Amino acid sequence: MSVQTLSINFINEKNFTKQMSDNQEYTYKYPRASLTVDCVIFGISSNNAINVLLVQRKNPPFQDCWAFCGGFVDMNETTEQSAIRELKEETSLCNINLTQFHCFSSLDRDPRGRTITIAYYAVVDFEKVKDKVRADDDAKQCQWFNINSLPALAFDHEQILKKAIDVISMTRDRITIEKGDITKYDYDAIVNAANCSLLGGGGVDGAIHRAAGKGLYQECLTLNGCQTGQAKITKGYNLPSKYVIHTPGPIYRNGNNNEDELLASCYRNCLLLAEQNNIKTICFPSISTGVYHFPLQKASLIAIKTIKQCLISMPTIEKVTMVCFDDNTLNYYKQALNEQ
Ligand code: AR6
Repeated sequence: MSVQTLSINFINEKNFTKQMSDNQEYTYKYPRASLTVDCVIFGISSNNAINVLLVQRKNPPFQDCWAFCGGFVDMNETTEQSAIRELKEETSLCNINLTQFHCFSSLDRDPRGRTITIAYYAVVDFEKVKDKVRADDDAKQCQWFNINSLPALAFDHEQILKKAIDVISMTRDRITIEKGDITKYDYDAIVNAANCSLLGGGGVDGAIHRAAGKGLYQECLTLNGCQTGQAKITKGYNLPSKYVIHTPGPIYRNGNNNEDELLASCYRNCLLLAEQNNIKTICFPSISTGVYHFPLQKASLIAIKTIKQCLISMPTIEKVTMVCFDDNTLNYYKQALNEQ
């Protein structure tokens, strides 16, 4: 079907009224949405920290708020060209490989009126670009923020960020939540919710040591323990998994003792060790939510958020599974996977 026929069908079908002016231009009486682009730029540091590039808006709406760099698409450019132009104008970054990942079209997403945005992302080497950014055009400032200390974002940019993380980390393919006994998993590595002595205990720690046998205990004796939030790796011995990664989670007191960050660092450090040891499949128990009394809902949100963020910069890790021992735990982690 020719392009011409297609467009005529479309016009008839929608019952659009068409007027042809003298200079052969079509005009429609129906209002149309505006189109914008947004650029989510992740800068990955050599220590795997994730930084996000934001601009402070010079003009209303959301004046002085932080947002992704972006703007209206001009009539003479594609959305790709527009994204490249906006990135250059507002942050001075060029030669960045942008990938289109989603279209955001909530009716109320922009107080100026109906505006649809096409979002792009890029993952760049932070050390190479960190000093190259400079605000210009309608950006008051332009700055890198660690992903864990972002300011409030303008428009629906929180949602755009979440979607970008999901798309880049390929959450749907790489993170699963299952009910089961972690000692039965024949993944490359299982994680042990250990204590700082690394010499065994109750809960999942006890189950792992029992299933792995004496060899594990003997190797653990050589490790000199491990600090809360850190991680150490051993072989799996009689377990189906090749490795065990041991991490002591925080004991939850009142939430004012850095418990959240320590729990996040457990997941981060286990995944870093996994990556360094060429581990492709890894499963976690629900760290700290047993004997250490970390509130389950909060722990599940921290775990999923941290895993998703880590996967952005760890393409070699193919599969991460949260192995939940009971239905209650399972439900919280499933909910967290949907929400985070
Ligand atoms: N597979 C998967 N999950 C399990 C298993 C299993 N086989 N067994 C228990 N769980 P906890 P924590 C779940 O208490 O809170 C130890 O004594 C359990 O239902 O094992 O980090 C250590 O030596 C819960 O959901 O770990 C430390 O001293 C989750 O695993 C201390 O406990 C974690 O519960 C660590 O406490």
